[in-house]
Parts: sequence; structure tokens; C-alpha cells
Amino acid sequence: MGSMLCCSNKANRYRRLDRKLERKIAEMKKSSSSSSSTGQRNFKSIDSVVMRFPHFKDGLKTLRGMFEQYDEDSNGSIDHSELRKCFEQLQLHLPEEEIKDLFHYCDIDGNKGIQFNEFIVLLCLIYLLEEPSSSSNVELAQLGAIFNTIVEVFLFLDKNGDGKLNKKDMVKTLNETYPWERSPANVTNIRFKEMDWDKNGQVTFREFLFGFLKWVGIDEDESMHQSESYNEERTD
Ligand SMILES: [Ca+2]
Ligand SMILES: [Ca+2]
Ligand SMILES: [Ca+2]
Repeated sequence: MGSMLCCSNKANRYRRLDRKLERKIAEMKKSSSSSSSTGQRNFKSIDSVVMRFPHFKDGLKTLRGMFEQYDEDSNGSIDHSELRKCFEQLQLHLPEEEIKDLFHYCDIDGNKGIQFNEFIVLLCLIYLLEEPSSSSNVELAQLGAIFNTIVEVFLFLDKNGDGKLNKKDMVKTLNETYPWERSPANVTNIRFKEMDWDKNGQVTFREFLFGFLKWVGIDEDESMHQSESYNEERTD
């Protein structure tokens, strides 16, 4: 019974994080459309997004060093205690519960700890949710530019600005931007299905991030392979 309770709690906490991100993204959408500065106008078409892929890839690769630094035992994943140290160094003072939630929220393959792609997602979420100031945290602030651009891609796809993507939204966006070659519908469908992991018809920002990394060509591990047994589920 205890474990059942714990599972439903977990699901609730994930939803809580999902909602939190939705609100944050919706906020960003509002402020970016009210200010005439950059905003989502950086991207007018999927083409313009795709053209930036090398830029994303380069930017995100710089995280590899950071990942390796925090993966103290170099086993290709960051476990809970390594993550706690990582947060300490980044001067993120989060309650233990919150660290746990983020850890599990980003450990989507449930494969013992945070692999490289999950680490990128984790940092991006922290950047969005915790808004570390550059004075307290140079490392994260430097990553801000790249994370903001990824949010812009999301905002470009999120037409109604509710912080999540639905299929209609995405099909519409892609049709608008490719008016001359309509009906990439099957392509869009595939892309959407790829991203909608839990198949609930919506793509949350977390789902989008993982899909996006794959799309750009950053995979869980390019160099090493961790295929160790992943029994001993949750250690906490
Ligand atoms: Ca490790
Ligand atoms: Ca994992
Ligand atoms: Ca979904």
C-alpha cells in the first residue's frame, strides 16, 4: 500500500511540474509578444529552426564537459548524490524533495540516473523554473541564451500559448510555414507521435525537449554505452 501511495504521489508531482512549466512558458509567451524585442519572432518557419540545428548542437555540446565533471565516478550517468553535489556547486538551494522530483522527472528512461540528454533537459528546466541569477550562477546564466532559443522554438509551435502542444497546433504551424508544399501531414504526425511519449495527445515541454534533442542529434550518449542492469530501482 505504501508503494502505491508513493507512485500516485509521484504522478501528481510530475503533473505539478508539468503545470509549473506550462505556466512559465505561457508567461514567457505573453512577455515575448508584448515586448517588440526578440521573442518568438526569431523563428518564422520550421526551416529557420532546422537551419539553426548546428548552432544548437554546438551550444549543447559544451554541456558535455559539465556533465563529465559532475559524473564523478564516470559511469555515464549522474546519480542522486552526484546531482546533489552538482546543485550545491551551482548554488541552487533546493529542498531535498524538489531535487528528488526533478531527478525522477528527467530520468525518463528510468535507467538508473541522469544520462547526458536527461542532464540537458534537467538544466533547462532548472534554468526556467528556478531562474538563477547570473550573479549567483555564472555557469547556468551562460547557458541561458541557448535555453531561451529552445523555448522560442517551442513558442513558435505553441500557437495558442498555453504551454503545451497539441497535434492541431503543430499541423497548422507546419502547413502555414510550408504553404507551397502542403500535406507534410504524415511527417508531422510521425514527429508528433515521437514526441508524445505518454500518448495523451499533448506534448508537454518536457516531452518536447527530449524530442528536440533527438531531432537536433544529441542522443543519450554518443561515446559510451551504459547497458548495465537497471534493477535496484529507486534508491531513496
Ligand atoms: Ca555517476
Ligand atoms: Ca536515465
Ligand atoms: Ca504527452
